[in-house]
Amino acid sequence: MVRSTKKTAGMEQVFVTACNSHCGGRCLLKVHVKDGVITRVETDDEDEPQFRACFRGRAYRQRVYDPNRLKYPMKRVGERGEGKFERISWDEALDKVAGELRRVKDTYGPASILFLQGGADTGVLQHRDLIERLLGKFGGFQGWWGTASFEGGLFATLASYGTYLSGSTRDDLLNSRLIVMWGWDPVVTVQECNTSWYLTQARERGAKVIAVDPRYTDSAATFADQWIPIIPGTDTAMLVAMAYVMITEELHNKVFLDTYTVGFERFRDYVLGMEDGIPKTPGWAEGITGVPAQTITNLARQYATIKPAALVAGIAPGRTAYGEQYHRAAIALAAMTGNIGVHGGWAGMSWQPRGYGGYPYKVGKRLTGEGNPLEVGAPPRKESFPAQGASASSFRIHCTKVADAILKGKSGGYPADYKLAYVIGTNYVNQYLDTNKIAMALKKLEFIVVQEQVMTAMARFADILLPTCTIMEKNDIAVGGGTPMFGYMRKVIEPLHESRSQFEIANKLAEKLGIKGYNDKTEDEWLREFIKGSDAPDYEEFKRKGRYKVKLSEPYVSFKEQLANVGKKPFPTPSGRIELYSQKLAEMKTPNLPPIPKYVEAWESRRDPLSKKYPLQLITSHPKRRAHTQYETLPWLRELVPQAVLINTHDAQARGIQDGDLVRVFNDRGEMAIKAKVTERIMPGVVDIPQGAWYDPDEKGVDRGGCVNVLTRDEPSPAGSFPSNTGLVQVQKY
Ligand SMILES: Nc1nc2c(c(=O)[nH]1)N[C@H]1C(S)=C(S)[C@@H](COP(=O)(O)OP(=O)(O)OC[C@H]3O[C@@H](n4cnc5c(=O)[nH]c(N)nc54)[C@H](O)[C@@H]3O)O[C@H]1N2
Ligand SMILES: Nc1nc2c(c(=O)[nH]1)N[C@H]1C(S)=C(S)[C@@H](COP(=O)(O)OP(=O)(O)OC[C@H]3O[C@@H](n4cnc5c(=O)[nH]c(N)nc54)[C@H](O)[C@@H]3O)O[C@H]1N2
Ligand SMILES: [Mo]
Repeated sequence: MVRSTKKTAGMEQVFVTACNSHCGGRCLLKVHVKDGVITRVETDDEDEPQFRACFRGRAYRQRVYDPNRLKYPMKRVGERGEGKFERISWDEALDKVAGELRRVKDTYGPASILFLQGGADTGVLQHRDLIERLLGKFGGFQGWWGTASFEGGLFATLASYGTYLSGSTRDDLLNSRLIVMWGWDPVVTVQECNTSWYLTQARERGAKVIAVDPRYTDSAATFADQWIPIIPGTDTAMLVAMAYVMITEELHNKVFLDTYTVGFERFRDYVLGMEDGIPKTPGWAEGITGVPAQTITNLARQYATIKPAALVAGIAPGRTAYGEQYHRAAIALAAMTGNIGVHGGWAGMSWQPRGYGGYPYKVGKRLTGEGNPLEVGAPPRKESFPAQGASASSFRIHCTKVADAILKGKSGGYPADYKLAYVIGTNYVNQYLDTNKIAMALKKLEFIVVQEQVMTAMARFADILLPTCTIMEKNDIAVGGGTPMFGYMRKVIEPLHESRSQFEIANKLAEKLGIKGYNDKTEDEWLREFIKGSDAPDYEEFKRKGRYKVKLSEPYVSFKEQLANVGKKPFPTPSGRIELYSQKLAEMKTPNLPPIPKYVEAWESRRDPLSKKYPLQLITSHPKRRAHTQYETLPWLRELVPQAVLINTHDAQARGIQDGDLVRVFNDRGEMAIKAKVTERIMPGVVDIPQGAWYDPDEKGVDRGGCVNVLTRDEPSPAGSFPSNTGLVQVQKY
């Protein structure tokens, strides 16, 4: 804790902390504080590997002092969603929340309580789990399953490897001779601190880099030797055709396949057309993907012969209808080329779930939930694997289905009729599919409490607003993941206005609800305990330095042990091998969820009859100037990257659209008014609206804020992929 005392008055002090934003990077911030006010934010300029923050992190001061910050608890006075509030005290706010939780539980049962949660800027202590723990001990709640980020990737990883941990630390990219950035733009999305730094060095060491993406991304511009534009949602077809080339040219690694996999023959039969009479040739794929057959052939040859090679399967192509097939196919190719369990290879997704313990260094105990009593005894969902744990529970609803569940309740087959939502760390209405439908559904609830930092689109729907503070105003710890480290997130200033930390809010609310055994430790005791059980040596020293870099003897690569101990260390699948054919998937008998990876044509694809009315495919990339909806209001960042719809020059000309024009983007679900960015950096037939701009409908319901989810459809893929990159729209000049 840092207070301006007589001794420090007028002096500038510099504190090291960790940015822990919803991009995934845990970069270092040096925060200058004078008289209790942040004056400047710098980043790492010390020993390599540095943990350099991007411009978002370095603009954090504007976020702390954002005029949109929630200053004190408030209650709604206008219509729900209108955004009219009145100041109340913390006591009144928490009494109201506790009272409503009790009323709804007693009147309708605990299942009527929806728990809507997101990643936000959380650390090991100050996070959503605190409220999950509270609601669990209170009697239960309705939770969801399906991570918006990469549910299809998780599913494919579990089906193929039997574990969801298939990642490598970022430094292992230095061992790759070829890096395929497949729907991956880490210059913008970071995900793990230092990704760009390792890619830079990999280039310097001579690695070839190829980007497969409908957009010519910043990463492609910076690193790639070749850009291969591809029609969104068709990646599986291209991967399958690459398998065709490898098989017919005998480039695949038969020893690897024989030793470590099952089901290759089944996949081969499909690829060669033995199963359905359609050989999946590069020519076949060209018709689907828009990628010339020769380009597909060349990439297949390179991926099969340049060793080792990392096909980094970005998670955005997985956020499509049937996106799980893309991840399954990418894993099949990694196996066919023997790039699993070896340095410089890559086994799966671009981003591994941080799930503490996912990398080979120890982390300590956290204050977390202890389960939801309402899930006890509920059988697992049919389309799930045991390793998914609680999120496999059939009691849960899919994250895209909350609005539908509120509107239909039990009569729609959902577990309950929903009455109350506790919203923490998510801008749900803005970030989940079909925003207009969500906004309509939220109006039906009896009570909504939102715990937030700023007046977001979601906050406007609250009945009670609980203001929570930023990372600068509380203590916490960040865990690195693919760049192994621990960062102390130091409280550098007192909480602004009447905002409180998540930890404080949860403790107070537990007290109001009379929950016994909620928590018996202070903030510092929890953080100390966490470090005690981890690889970081000493808490006091860690706190002082602000950062501990975990030194691994070599870059970490998943499944190295399986390769080194042939037959003795099985993969944790039913067969003990990598399952290119999964018996478990076969037994699920779910339509469009085949036991081998297969190309399944998406709904709202280019070939859908709906494309006559809405001829452009919409993708929704992750924004450079924001982490989702966060940082949106910061003047510096707004100036840097205006929110716009990216449209190809050819498509713009055909519509009489010039760069900077205000255009209408619409489909049957919604409409927005947004500026056009006319560019060759997106392929024809595709438009991109970066997700996360704030929902701001006018009186006609036309969104003026650029919130792309007014256009997306709330239908999950069979394995739970969040299909935010599948959808058709039209663009017109006003
Ligand atoms: N169309 C489309 N939609 C998408 C995506 C897409 O690609 N396309 N991506 C999806 C993905 S991958 C994700 S992960 C989701 C993200 O969706 P969200 O998790 O809803 O996104 P954020 O904007 O990060 O929302 C976090 C909110 O928490 C607040 N916050 C920050 N710190 C704290 C804190 O300490 N406590 C509390 N209580 N609140 C805090 C922030 O102000 C912010 O409003 O969006 C999904 N939505
Ligand atoms: N700056 C910033 N960084 C972030 C976030 C953020 O909001 N802002 N969010 C964080 C979170 S929670 C997540 S989950 C990750 C998301 O990380 P990603 O999913 O990797 O990010 P995206 O920008 O959605 O997509 C990456 C690339 O995929 C391309 N793409 C889209 N659809 C397709 C397709 O069908 N096929 C192919 N081949 N390419 C396609 C896009 O053009 C884009 O260049 O990023 C994290 N990092
Ligand atoms: Mo995400």
